[in-house]
Amino acid sequence: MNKLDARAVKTGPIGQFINGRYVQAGRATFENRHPATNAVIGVVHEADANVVDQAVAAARAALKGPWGKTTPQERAAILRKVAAGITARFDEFLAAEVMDTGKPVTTASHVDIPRGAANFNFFADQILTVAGEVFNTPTPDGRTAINYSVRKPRGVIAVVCPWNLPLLLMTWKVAPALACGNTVVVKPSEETPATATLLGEVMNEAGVPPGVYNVVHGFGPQSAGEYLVSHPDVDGVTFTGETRTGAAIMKAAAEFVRPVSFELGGKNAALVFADANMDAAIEGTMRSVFANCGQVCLGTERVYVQRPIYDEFVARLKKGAAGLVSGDPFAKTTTLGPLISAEHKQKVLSFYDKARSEGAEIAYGGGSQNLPAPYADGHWVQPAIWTGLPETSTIMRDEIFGPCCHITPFDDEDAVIALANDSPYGLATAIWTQDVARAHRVAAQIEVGIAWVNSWFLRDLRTAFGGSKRSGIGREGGVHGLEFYTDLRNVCVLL
Ligand code: NAD
Ligand code: 6OD
Repeated sequence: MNKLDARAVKTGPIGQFINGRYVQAGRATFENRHPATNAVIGVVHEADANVVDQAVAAARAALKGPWGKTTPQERAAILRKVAAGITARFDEFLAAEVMDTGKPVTTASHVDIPRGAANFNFFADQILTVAGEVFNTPTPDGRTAINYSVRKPRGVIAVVCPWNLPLLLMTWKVAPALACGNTVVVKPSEETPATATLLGEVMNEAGVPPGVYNVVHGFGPQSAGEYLVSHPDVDGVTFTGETRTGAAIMKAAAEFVRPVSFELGGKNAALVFADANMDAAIEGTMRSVFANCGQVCLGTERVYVQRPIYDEFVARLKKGAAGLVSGDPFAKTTTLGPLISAEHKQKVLSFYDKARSEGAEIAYGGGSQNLPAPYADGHWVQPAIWTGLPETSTIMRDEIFGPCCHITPFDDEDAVIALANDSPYGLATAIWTQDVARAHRVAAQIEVGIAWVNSWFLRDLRTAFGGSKRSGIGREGGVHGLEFYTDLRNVCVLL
């Protein structure tokens, strides 16, 4: 039996996870396909409004049960068991993630699954260090009042997730939510239902009480996603996905005045100065453009290179792109996976067509990619590197979310800062320079939530993570997520 058959046999129909149990409930089933082959690997039950209601009710009830009485120390201990449970079942999570996404096993084993476990360990530690504020307040009659803060769980949190880093991005929200004492209803992407479902078993094994972690499957509009974010008994919505989906969710959340925390799209720039370490800049830009087949929100789609090194940079990035290897996601030699779906492939290829019609010079690739069986029907595209387009072109304005970038030469620092900032998005940037003063000066002026200097996707989970402009609302990570995951109250005691 090959790996694909083994996976198909093991999963069976994927159901909802409600109140600590798997429930084959919902409106109908939809197919789950492996992006590398387009083969059906299972079916998934789509939650209807009634099923979403059950999940939210379970989450609401769990707030009043033993979970509501846990101390941060007890929750931290449970979260560490969840992390250990993911690590103990590493290979199962790995196979599930690779089958759902088609991403190379080397990526999933170094990034997705370890970070899934690390998120729980990190927030287990973090919740134990949360401090409050205290003020001594003199009163007009000569006495003193003490004001101090109390943080309470916000309640039932809806966690709506994308498909590009399914376990990583879902646990990045679920771990702080649970650490703060909330309960969650997770809506994974319809493209990647498996790891969120598998995590239910780990939650049970770790002693997470029933109803604390729930999962409902389905699509966005008029399906599980919309039913969840519109549900009146949800107290907050944390979402990662496209900016326009964020706008729809914000409208739904507005109805009952619920807070939102959004990590949205990007059109990120890399700035490569002539004094950069060329080897490091090429290595970092190869990752920021092509990792996960370009399906990383923090990825670079606009590369600006200072003129003295422009030709060399383009030539070396082309050479790097030509060295990417597509094929069996489970092979350690594969470095470029497929796109997530036929629909997304169509979208990316339409941008490839647009680049041609807008007059781009094609430095490398830029077409579909045909692989032999069993990958012939997978969602493969070539990498693409373009030059020569104006800043006003669609390719320079819109998020593509594929393995592609445009490279533009620049002459001076102020001009490239203006170019980088000329975007409605403001998620991340990568600055490549060996001039320390320039690094700080430029980083401070780029309008993004995250600026990397001589690195990319180097994460410290204590730092604020999120997007500026249309790339997000709020910050998570470290103490910053406390603003969303807790309700901050003040107690005033007149002595
Ligand atoms: P998407 O917005 O299409 O879908 C995300 C999730 O929202 C899915 O679970 C989907 O079913 C659900 N959804 C869709 N419409 C909905 C609605 N009306 N109500 C409720 N739920 C709804 O995004 P995607 O295609 O899965 O992911 C790719 C996008 O995510 C890219 O734009 C990328 O930049 C962004 N992203 C951002 C970050 C970040 O940290 N800023 C991280 C990862 C991905
Ligand atoms: O590293 C993280 O915490 C994070 N949220 C990464 C997002 C990647 C986007 O595709």
